Amino acid sequence: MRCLAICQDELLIKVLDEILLASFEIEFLVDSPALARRLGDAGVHITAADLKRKDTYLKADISPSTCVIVQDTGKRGLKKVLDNIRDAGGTLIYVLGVGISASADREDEIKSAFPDVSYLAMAELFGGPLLTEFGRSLTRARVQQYQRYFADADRVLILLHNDPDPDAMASGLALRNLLRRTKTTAIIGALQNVTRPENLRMANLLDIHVETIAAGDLQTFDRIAMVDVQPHYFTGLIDRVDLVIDHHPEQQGYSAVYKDIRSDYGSTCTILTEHLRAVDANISERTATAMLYAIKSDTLFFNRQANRVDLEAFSFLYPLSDAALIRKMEGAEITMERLAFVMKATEHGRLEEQVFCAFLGELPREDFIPYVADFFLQLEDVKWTIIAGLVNGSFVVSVRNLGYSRNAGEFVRKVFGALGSAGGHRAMAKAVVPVESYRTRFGEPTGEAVTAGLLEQALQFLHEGNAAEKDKKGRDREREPAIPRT
Ligand SMILES: [Mn+2]
Repeated sequence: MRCLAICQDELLIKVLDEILLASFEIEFLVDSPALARRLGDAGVHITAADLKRKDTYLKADISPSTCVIVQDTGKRGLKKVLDNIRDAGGTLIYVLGVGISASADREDEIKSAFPDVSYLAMAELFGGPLLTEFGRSLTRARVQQYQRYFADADRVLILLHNDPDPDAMASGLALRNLLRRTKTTAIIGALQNVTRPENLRMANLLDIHVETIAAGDLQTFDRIAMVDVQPHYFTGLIDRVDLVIDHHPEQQGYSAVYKDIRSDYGSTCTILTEHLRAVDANISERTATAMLYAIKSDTLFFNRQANRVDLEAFSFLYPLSDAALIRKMEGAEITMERLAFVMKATEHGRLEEQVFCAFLGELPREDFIPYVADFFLQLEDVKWTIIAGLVNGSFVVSVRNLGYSRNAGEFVRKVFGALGSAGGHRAMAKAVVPVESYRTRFGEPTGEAVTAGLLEQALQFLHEGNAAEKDKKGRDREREPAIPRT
C-alpha cells in the first residue's frame, strides 16, 4: 500500500519513516528543499514542493487507496491543504496533531469541515504505551523490594484461602516463580485443602501440590506470603504477614510488610501477570496455563468484573499457555454426581416469576449447591436461582442472579443474617446457618416446604424492591413482571 505523508518536522518524518517503512511504500512531501535534500541523501523518499498549490497534489499521483497523512501544527493553512488533497482524489486522509494542546477542540473543528477525515493526536498515540511502560517501572520497584526481602529466608509459606480455587493456586505458582523458589523452598499451602472436583482436576493436570498446613505450624516459617486472600479471613490466626497480593476489597486490622491490593482487578493472577512482566520473568507453560485458567474462571470468562487489565493479562498469557489443557480442565465441571443433583433440582424445584428455587436435601459436599445455582441460571426464563441443601449440620444457600435486579447479598443478609453467616455481591451470595438455628426459625428443613419457603421470601423481597422503585419513580409499574426484563 502506498502512503504519502505531508510533514514539516524532521523528527516526525524520521519516526514515520521508521514505523511505516515495513508495511507501506512511504513517500514524504515537504516545502523545504534543504530538508528534502538532506533526508533524501539519507535514503528517505522525499520531495520538496509548494504545499499550497493544487498541482503539487495532482503530481503526487494520489489514488483513492493512497493513505495520506497530513501533519497539523494548528496553523490555518491546513484546510486548504485538505481541500487540495481531496480534489486530487485522496479519500483516506489522516490528520496527525503534533504539539496541539487542545487537540479535542481541534479535532472537532477539522471534523466539522471534513467529516471523512480521521484525526489522530500524537500525544494519544504515544501516551498509552509510555504510561504503561512507566507504570511497569513502579511495579518493578515494588517487586524487586519484596524479592530482596524474601531472598535470605529459609522456609517460605505461600498461604491460600481454604478450599483453594484456580486463582489461588495459580497465584501461588506465579509468586513462587517471582521469589525464584522451588516447591521445597517455598511451600504453597492452605489450612483446608482443595475439594471441588474441577479444582482437584486442575491441580492434577498441572501437577500443583497444595500442602495442608496446621494452624500450629504457621510459626515454623521464616516468611509468610498470602495470595488471593488477606489475613482477616483467618479470623485472628495471623495478624502479621510479609506480603499480601489480592484483588478483594482491602481490609483493616492486620499488618503486612509489603502489599499489593487492587480490588478493581478481576483476579489476583492479573496483578501477578503485571509483576512477572515488570521484571521480565520467565513464565513456564504450566504457570501460564494455570494463570490463564484462573483469569477465565475468576471473571466467569469475562462475564463478571473483568476490565482492560484482565484482558491484557489474558492476551499476554495466551500464547504462552497450553490451550488443550485448559479445555480439559473446563470439561471437569460436569460430573455424573453433579448431574444427579441437577436432575433432583429439576424434579423438586419450582420456577415462578423467573425465580428458580430448589432444596436438594442432605449433600456429601457443599460445591453441589453453587454448581446447581449456576447451572439453572443458564436457562432462558430464569433470572434468579436460589439453591439450598444440608451439609455437615449446616443449612447452606447459594443465590445467583443476572446482576441487574435486586442485590443477592442483601437478600441472604435479610433472610439469614441473624442466624449465621450470610453475604455476597450483587449477583452472587451465600448463607451458612446451623441446622438448629434454621429449625428454630423456620421449622424442620425437609422436602417441598423449604423450596416453597425460599420462593416466597424471594418473591416478597423482589416485590418490595419493585414497590420501592415504583414509589421512587412515581409511575405505575403494576403490570410489569416482578423482575425487570432489561
Ligand atoms: Mn480470586
